[in-house]
Amino acid sequence: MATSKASKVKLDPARIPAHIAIIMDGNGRWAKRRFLPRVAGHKQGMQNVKTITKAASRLGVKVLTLYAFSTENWKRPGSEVNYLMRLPVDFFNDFMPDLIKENVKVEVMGELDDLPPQTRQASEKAMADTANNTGMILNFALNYGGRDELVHAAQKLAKQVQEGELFPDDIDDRHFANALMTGFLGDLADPDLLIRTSGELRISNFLLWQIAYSELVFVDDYWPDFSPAALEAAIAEYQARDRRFGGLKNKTAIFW
Ligand code: V0D
Repeated sequence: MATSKASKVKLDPARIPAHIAIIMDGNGRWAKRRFLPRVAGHKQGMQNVKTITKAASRLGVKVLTLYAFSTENWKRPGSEVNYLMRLPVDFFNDFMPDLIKENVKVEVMGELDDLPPQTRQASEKAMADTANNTGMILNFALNYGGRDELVHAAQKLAKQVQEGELFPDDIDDRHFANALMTGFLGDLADPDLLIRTSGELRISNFLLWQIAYSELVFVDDYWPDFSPAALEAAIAEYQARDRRFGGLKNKTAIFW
């Protein structure tokens, strides 16, 4: 069901999703609707990252993973890619004091080696300057692709086998999860809730392994319009669902 309710909703503070992942779609359409260039949408989208980061942190979310740039986004016009690559620099320049104040820890996952040096340096500085923060983890997926992540995990495990550190039959769920880029998140690696904005009903090569049991919520708002109230509505939708992880949580309640 698509939710874009901005009305006040009641949340159960004991059941706030620990890990929320968001596909921040619709920045270009937001701009087009206002007769603005696409990059104006990206700029507004970055402002909204700040708003939603604060809102999520205050609600008690432990990990917020944001899809900032996919391995497929290089196909966009060069001028747009160049603009996007400056956003981590801008983000760092005007949001770092707030992140420190909010005790938010920044992480960036993806193929960072293929990024322009300034983009990679800004990402690394954001991580370094917030490394001692103990609050919410703000995890950017940057030059990230779900299949690319799986391929790299397979290579990593194959190398461990080749080095004699691991037997093929020992490769299990836990080893695989650990070899992924989200391995550092440990028990929090799998999102409880995945939100996609802008009305598209696809995963688009975002987290693949990790969303096996995630609740999916699709909202019609373009990312720059996705408000803290809309975030709360998405969490309310999550809380209204019955998560079973393939089993039956309340077995005794079913008779036939
Ligand atoms: C544009 C909407 C923050 C989606 C949000 C390089 C697309 C704004 C960052 C960021 C982007 C990344 C790493 C970091 C600090 C900030 C960002 C990109 C795009 C792609 F350490 N917003 N943002 N990165 N957009």
